[in-house]
This record gives sequence, structure tokens and C-alpha cells, in this order.
Amino acid sequence: KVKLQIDKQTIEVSEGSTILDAAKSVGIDVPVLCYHPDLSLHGACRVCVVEEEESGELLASCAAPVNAGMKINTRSIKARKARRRNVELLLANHPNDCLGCNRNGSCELQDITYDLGITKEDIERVSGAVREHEIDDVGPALRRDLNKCILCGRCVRICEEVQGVSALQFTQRGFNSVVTTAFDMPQRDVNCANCGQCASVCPVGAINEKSEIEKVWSALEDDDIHVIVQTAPSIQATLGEEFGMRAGSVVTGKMVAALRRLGFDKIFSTDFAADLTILEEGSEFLKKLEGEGTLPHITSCCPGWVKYAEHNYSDLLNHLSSAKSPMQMFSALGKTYYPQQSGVKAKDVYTVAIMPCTAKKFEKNREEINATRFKDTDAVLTTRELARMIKEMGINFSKLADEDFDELMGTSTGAGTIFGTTGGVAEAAVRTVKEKLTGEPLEQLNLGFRGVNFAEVEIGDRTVKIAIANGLGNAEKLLEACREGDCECDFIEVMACPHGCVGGGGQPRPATKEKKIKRGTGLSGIDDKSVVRKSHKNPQVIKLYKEFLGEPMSGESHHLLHTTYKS
Ligand code: HC1
Ligand code: SF4
Repeated sequence: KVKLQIDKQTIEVSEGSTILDAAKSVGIDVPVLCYHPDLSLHGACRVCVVEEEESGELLASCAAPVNAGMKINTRSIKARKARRRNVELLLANHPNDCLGCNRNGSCELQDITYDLGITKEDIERVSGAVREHEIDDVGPALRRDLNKCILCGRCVRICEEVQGVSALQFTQRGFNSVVTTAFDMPQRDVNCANCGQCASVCPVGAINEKSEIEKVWSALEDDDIHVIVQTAPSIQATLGEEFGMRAGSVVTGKMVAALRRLGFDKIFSTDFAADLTILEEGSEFLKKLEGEGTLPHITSCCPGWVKYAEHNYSDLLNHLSSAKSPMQMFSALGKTYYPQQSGVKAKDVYTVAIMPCTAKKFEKNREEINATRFKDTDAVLTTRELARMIKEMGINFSKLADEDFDELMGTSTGAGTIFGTTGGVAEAAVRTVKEKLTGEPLEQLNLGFRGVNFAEVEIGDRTVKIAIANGLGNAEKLLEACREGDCECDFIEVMACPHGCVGGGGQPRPATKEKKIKRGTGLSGIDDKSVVRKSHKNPQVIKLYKEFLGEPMSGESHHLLHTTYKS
């Protein structure tokens, strides 16, 4: 332990703590910008400077370790002036067009500017030459506006350290310094997986999802278009944060009520399609266990992971499940089964998916993904985009009374719901596979929140080995072992985002590890309380097979629900 003084309070913290950690431990907030609790230290913005009283030295509190006997003043006039100057310098080279910015109201630079009392006059005094970069919005998933970048490097660090992708880097120096892709190419054209982790940690309006809000408003306003919506499993445990609720608050009923007020004709659940995925993918896995096909079986519901695999592991693509993601299964049915059952003409159906994910915007555009004559998924909105629409409509979200999903494709089981958190897909699959094969139920797998985890399940006379990885950097560790032939696993779940979809690139910001764990716990809570917790017991999925698809892996299932990959 190290004893020191912060703002006249004597405290003890563990050795190796930073001054920022020490301040936090006693409830003192020091502003930060380049610092992010889940990333390595950068120490570049110097917005977190504090004064060491005896030497008068200014220290970047996020990077400076505590020393015994140190006396730190976080609020001295010298520290505050330095912080202001450092923020003013950032603003000098910033467009400062907050009113029209996508981060207006949720921007860390805006908040700090306000908290430090920086005025319009201060900004005008420092303003000088401003960079002019072209906006990169040619891709389907992300929009990059480098004019707003403050060079905090969070996107560079998450893409390299956590995702192992390194699609973004610092280039050039001084005033020309910029964070961009190789050869400044559109993000669409490089090795980016579209996971949107860069957008998730960006403190300002420099990287965001490509918005599809206007498209969806147009569809909703057109009386000739019948708009059906599906909500991904994780949204029910994250949307509340956009309305000031605690991370992990379960808002399923309010979410459905809000979607009805927005004017959607039918409100359905991706969790239903997740159950369906388990029946298709589970059957595929069973066949592989019986010797037909290549083990280990690797999941393919995450489009960020699929794109990453296509770039980096084309030799392993034959291990990927051919089952489409739940989102795409749902949409293919939305334009075939739904019209058949509802009497609405397929050409009039418009399908919207509410996803935690920016890569889903890319997935819906994949050439080989469409099974119908139409575009299967017409629009993908992130959790954040949905929240904006609810706010625009003036809906008082927290006061809404709970409502239920619509019939036909709105019922799900606990197994479908846990897809949204790491380990959930594997758990759901094994629940069904074990029971189908042996008639015995599965004990809890509890694959938990670790980045890589393993479990073994006895299925009949066989031990089935399961592995999960979340975050592409963790996936790499697991897949390198597979490539080398050192992997004894039978089933591997990979989700591109840390903690799975609860940590998706389109989820509410700021998103820390702690919050993601709470969101995951929210989803597990729904599963725990569910009466039906196995995908093959979903009554609407049973009806779908009986009335439309026949059986898992049937010709019709194959046509609508399975896909291929490109190396
Ligand atoms: Fe996901 Fe999935 S769980 S991929 O994370 O398999 O996006 O939530 O909708 O498709 O079901 C995302 C979440 C989501 C799909 C399902
Ligand atoms: Fe999208 Fe989920 Fe995959 Fe992240 S983990 S890229 S949110 S599907």
C-alpha cells in the first residue's frame, strides 16, 4: 500500500495505482479524454493534469503512478488553467459545429468544455487553421469524419489491442497528424470487420454508425408499405441506458410499446429467430458429431467475426456453420412465411432490424445473403439510432407501460435471449443438442464473461468440448491453435465484440467492461425467469416447421436459412 494526500485527504492505495485511480477511489473526478478504462495508456491529451504540491509539477494523472508521501492537488488554479489550455488547443482545430453533430449531447469533448467553463470567446481567441478532410461514408456500416478527430487514439488502441485488426493508425505529424486507414482508403475497402468498436470508444463525433433513420421514417410514413421490425436479443438490456436507466435494466415491454408508437405494423423478436438458428445449426453440429462434416464447428451469427474470418482465416471457412444469422433468417421469413400467414403481399413488406451492431448494416448488403426476390433486410438501426427516433417522437420512454411482442415471430425462449451475451450461443446450442440426442437436460454451462473460456459436456458416451471467444483478439488466440491443429474443441462460439453483442459497436455510450457485464447479467436474468429455456421447445418455431419449413436442414430451410462465405 502507498500513502499519499489528494486534495488534503490522506489516503492509501495499492502500489502501482495511478493518481487517477487514487482520485477515483475517494470519489474525486478528474476529467479525461484519451484515457479509457479498458484500454492501454496513451497520456497524450493532458486533460487530466493535476498539480504535485511540493514541486509544482503538472502530472498527467492517468499515466503518473502514485508515490509515498505525494501531495496532489487536483483542483489547483494551475491544474485547471492547464486543462483549459489543453482543451482550448483541441477546440482550435475542431469544427465546433455541435448543433448539427451526431454526438451533440453525448460528446465527451463538449462535456469537458462545459465543465471547464470554456466560453465562445475563449474558443475564438485560439481558433486558427482548421483541417479539411473528406468524410468517409461510402461504406454501409460506419461514417468517419476526421475533421472532428481529436487524436485521442482510443479507436487505434481498441482496434489493435482488443480486436487485433489494426485497421486504423496514426499517420503524419504535427498539424497534419491524422488517424486513418492504410493509404487513407475508405474504411469499407480495408481489413475492417465493421464491428464498430472504434465508434463505441470515440469520445467525439469522428466515428459513428452510418445512419438509416431517414430511410425508416420514410417507410413508416408510407401507407402502402407494411413495416415489420425485429429486435436483437441484447437491445432489451441496453436500450434503457439511452433514457438514463442503469446498465442491465431490462426494458423489453417498454421497447415493444415504443416501437408500436413509432408506427411499426408488427413488432417481432430476433430471439425467435435465434431459437430457429439453434435448430438449424444444432442439426448441422449433430451431423458433424456423427462424422459428416468438419469439426470443430464454428458459429457464424456474428458478421464482424465472419468478415474477419474471411480476411484472416480463409483456410478455416469450411468449419463455419452455414446457418445464417438470426437477423437474416428472420428477414428471409419476413418476406416469405410472414406474407403467407398474414396475407400481406411480400412486395409490400419492409423489414427493419434493431441491432446492437454496426456490422449488421454490412451483413444485410452481402450479395449471397438474400434468399428472396427482394432485399431480405431493408434497414438496420443500432440501439442508439432507435433511441434517437424515440426521442424525436417525443415518447416518454420510462413512463411507457409494458406491451407484448406480436404473434407468429415474437415468442422466444431463454436460450434465444442469451445469444446477446458471450457464451450464450454455445449454451443454447448444447441445451438443444444434448436433449435431442440423449433426452437429458443440460446443467448450466456458465461460460461466463471471460474473453476465452472452455467447457466440457457429457453427451451420451461422448465428451463434447466447447470453447468461446469474444473480442477478435481473443478469437485469434483460439483460431491460431485450430490452424496449427492444436485445438481439441468440437464447438467454438466467436463473437467479434468484447462480451458479445451487449458490447456491440452500436450500443449506448460510454460502454465500459463493467456495464457490459451488467447488460449480460440482465439477459441471463431473463433466461433464468423464462418458463421455456430450450430453443426446440419454442412453440412458434415448432409451428413454423410444421406449417412452412418441414424440418431442420430441409430443402426450404436450406434455401432460406443457410448461406456461403467468400475467401
Ligand atoms: Fe446479436 Fe444475434 S445475438 S448476433 O449478438 O446471433 O447483433 O443482440 O441479434 O443475428 O439473435 C447482434 C445481439 C443478434 C443475430 C441473434
Ligand atoms: Fe455485431 Fe454482436 Fe458481432 Fe459485435 S459481437 S460485431 S455486435 S454481431
